[in-house]
Amino acid sequence: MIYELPKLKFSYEALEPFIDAQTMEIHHSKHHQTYVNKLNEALAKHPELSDKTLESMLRDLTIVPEDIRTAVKNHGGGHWNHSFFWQVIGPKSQAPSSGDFYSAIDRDFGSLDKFKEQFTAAATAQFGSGWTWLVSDSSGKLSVVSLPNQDSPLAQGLKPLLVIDIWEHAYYLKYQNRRAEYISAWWNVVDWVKVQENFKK
Ligand code: MN3
Repeated sequence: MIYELPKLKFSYEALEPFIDAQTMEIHHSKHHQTYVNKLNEALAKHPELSDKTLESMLRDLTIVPEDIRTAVKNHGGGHWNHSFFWQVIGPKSQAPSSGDFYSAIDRDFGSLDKFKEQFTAAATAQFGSGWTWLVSDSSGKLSVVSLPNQDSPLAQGLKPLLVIDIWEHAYYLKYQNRRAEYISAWWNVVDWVKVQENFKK
């Protein structure tokens, strides 16, 4: 199995002015491509893994031979996380005001605004590189979790619904050290239709 960089469903310019075209191009064509390349390099050492999906390996890294386990965690996680991230952002979308997802947010956070506050606070406060996720557990309860580096929520048995990349490479060209400004702008590019699809899966 050779992994490939997925095509974006929008152009690099499509998220302006919230996320600039140059950041998108470097993030997708350089950063994400590097994760793909290094994942492929690692897996080339173990052709016997070719029948395993990336998801199954990230769910249970003990099925990955020890000599490439860290590489699969970091670069496989990087490939999976970015592929997911590109799916949950887009040029225009309206936040839900009814429906099952909306009800679950209301039940578990109090309101959509309270969810956004909690998610924003977690993303802003996260130390160093990582991702902040909206996830659903096996009972369907929604929560916000911050994970470092390229760690995967799949490893904790969680189902991801939404994520923000808070590595500096996701925002530094436009926002420099102003992570809070990036997060606030990013809410404008959340693809709520996709988030609700993830919820229903
Ligand atoms: Mn990134």
